[in-house]
Amino acid sequence: MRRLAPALRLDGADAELIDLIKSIVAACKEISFRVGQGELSDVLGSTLNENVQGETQKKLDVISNELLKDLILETGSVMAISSEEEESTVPGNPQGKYLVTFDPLDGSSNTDINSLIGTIFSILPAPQGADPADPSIFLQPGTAQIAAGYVLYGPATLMALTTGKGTKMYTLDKTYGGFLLTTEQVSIPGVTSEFAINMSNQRYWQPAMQNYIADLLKGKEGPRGKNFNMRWIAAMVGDVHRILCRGGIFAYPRDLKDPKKPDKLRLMYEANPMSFLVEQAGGASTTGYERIMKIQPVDIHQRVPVILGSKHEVESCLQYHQPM
Ligand code: AFP
Repeated sequence: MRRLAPALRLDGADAELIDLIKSIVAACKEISFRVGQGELSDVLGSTLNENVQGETQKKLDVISNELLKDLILETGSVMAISSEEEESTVPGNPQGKYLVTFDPLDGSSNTDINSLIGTIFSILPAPQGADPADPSIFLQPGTAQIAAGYVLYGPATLMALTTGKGTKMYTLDKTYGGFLLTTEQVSIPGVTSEFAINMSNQRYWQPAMQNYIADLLKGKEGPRGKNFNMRWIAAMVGDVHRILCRGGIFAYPRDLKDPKKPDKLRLMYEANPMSFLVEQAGGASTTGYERIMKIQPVDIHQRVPVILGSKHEVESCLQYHQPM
């Protein structure tokens, strides 16, 4: 068994940042415990409520949101939080140095089938002197992120974390009760033959993605000259984790299934933190037309198209998005 370090290793991070990340970790350990109890802890199933995204909230969505919110605000170093599950941002300490955005439970449709789910978070600088109740303080591009990570509740509970100096992976040691550093530097292979996309939306995609996937599916006999394999977990956290472990490309492109909602993934809670982790592990992340982390957000609940993963494969996909 590899035990590289007994605790979080955050090169160059100051004490307040370390404390904040420890609070997020504490909430995630509690979520991990409850997820692990399954049916026994009365956390499965739905509530009668819809969240701001118009989705029915699962009990675990609500429990995870409350745990994260309480523990993060208790630190005193956070000016405000923004959660995928809350309509408005929640103010904290006006003197706080940080803003935190999070998706408390990504992949909630997997909760009731005992499949992969996770928590995704991002830490931004708080503009000093700003009004903590003003949601526009969150409208910063992904390049401003100080740290980002996810905790994956799978057969093992794992955390991927970046503070801008590479991406590290930690595993929760349930006997000791803490996360141990298990991968010092995650490195995504540049080349892959594995893709992740919800193929049931194929007929609604724009031509660029239609053509790209059509060429992957032609395999050895097609223009790519090799066979591709497909995986879809229905939880971005699971798909991105696989990519951090062995490479691949993940896409949730724009589609015309519901013209009122052409993009599915949220910039602040999913796309930006995952892009930061992937780029820090040597991968790439784009909408097809621009680097995700360069997008200037206009709304805290904004959605964007996402294409990320192995660098050379993302570049191949980008060629299909070039103007003719
Ligand atoms: P939920 O957290 O609301 O279940 O959504 C998960 C997600 O935003 C993302 O994690 C998945 O990649 C994607 O949705 C799955 O969407 P499909 O419904 O198209 O499989």
